[in-house]
Amino acid sequence: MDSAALGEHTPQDFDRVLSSMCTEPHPSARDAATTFLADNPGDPATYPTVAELEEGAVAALGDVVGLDDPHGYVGSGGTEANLQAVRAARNVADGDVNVVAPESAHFSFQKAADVLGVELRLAATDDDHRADVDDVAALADDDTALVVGIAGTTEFGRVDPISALADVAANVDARLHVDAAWGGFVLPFTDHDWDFSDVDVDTMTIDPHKMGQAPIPAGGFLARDAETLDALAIDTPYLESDTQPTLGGTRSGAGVAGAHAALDALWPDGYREQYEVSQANADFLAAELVDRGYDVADPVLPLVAVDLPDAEFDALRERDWRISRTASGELRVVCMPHVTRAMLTKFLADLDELQ
Ligand code: 0PR
Repeated sequence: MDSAALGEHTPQDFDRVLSSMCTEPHPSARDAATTFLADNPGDPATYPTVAELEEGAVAALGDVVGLDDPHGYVGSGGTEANLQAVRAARNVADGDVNVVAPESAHFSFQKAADVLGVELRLAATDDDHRADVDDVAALADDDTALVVGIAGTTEFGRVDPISALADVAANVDARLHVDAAWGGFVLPFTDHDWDFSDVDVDTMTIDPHKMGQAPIPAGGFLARDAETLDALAIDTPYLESDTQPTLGGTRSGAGVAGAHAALDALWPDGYREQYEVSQANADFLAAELVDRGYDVADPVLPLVAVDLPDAEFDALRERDWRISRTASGELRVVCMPHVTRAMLTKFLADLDELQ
């Protein structure tokens, strides 16, 4: 780094980052991002190469989520993709509509509801932090435009019963959106029913800039049908392209090229290996914490939530561990690619020293 303007500022070291959903990008994704910093996928007629890379990235994301002919784009992240899913459902439906999501849904749905003027109904979760299907069904009605299921929840890494939620959606003639922003790059290697080939899903969020090991910003919005993007399209009279379904106008060429390169390098074997390592790390950490007498939510995916007293949490933060809590207070350790067994062993040693 030779930029004097940065002074002493260096990027965050990942060796104590335990609760983030960001990670170090794959080296070829980093290179690709740097190369395409000034290309704008929002103007494909002027920047055709990055537009081609975006098509490739969307096709590759389709492979990850079991969709042969995916429609979508690489956006700024999960928040944008969730907002676009709500927007598409609202635009396809008539009149005042509502969205039903479990209370475990990421807060981006609150933003979407606020921006779009749509009512958000939050359903209860069960004892295992998964959407309570009966409560979702009780909240859904003729005005429900969208039912949301989460495949890999932010706080507990849980996978909602997506098939049952699809039935609820079908009963009220609503669309189904699956938020796999974080889980999308690990779920292909599990037995869960969550993707377009398993269930009648209409739209999905899957973020290359989380488990996909792409640089920020690289989010994924995918739809089964072209009509979804049509419902989002706005005329762009003075561009060579006619319409734009994206929320952003000028968009990140770095994100698009980075996502393309990460998928090219890692799908499927690299992601499978990473899933196996991350899941083994989560299982290791959970077992070590159980041995020490802590109450641990079983890591269904590579995310460990543990009930840790506030004093211990604060002391670990003072030792520079970058950790955060769930809304109900559990420490959450997200076993991202940069989280190694050695890091977890150091973390446990620090925890033991507090006793
Ligand atoms: N959907 C799910 C399931 C998510 O977990 C998140 C973000 C989003 C949507 C929104 O994605 P964007 O943040 O890309 O718009 N979950 C993380 C969280 O809120 C985001 C995060 C990432 C927070 C890194 C902190 C951090 O260091 O925990």
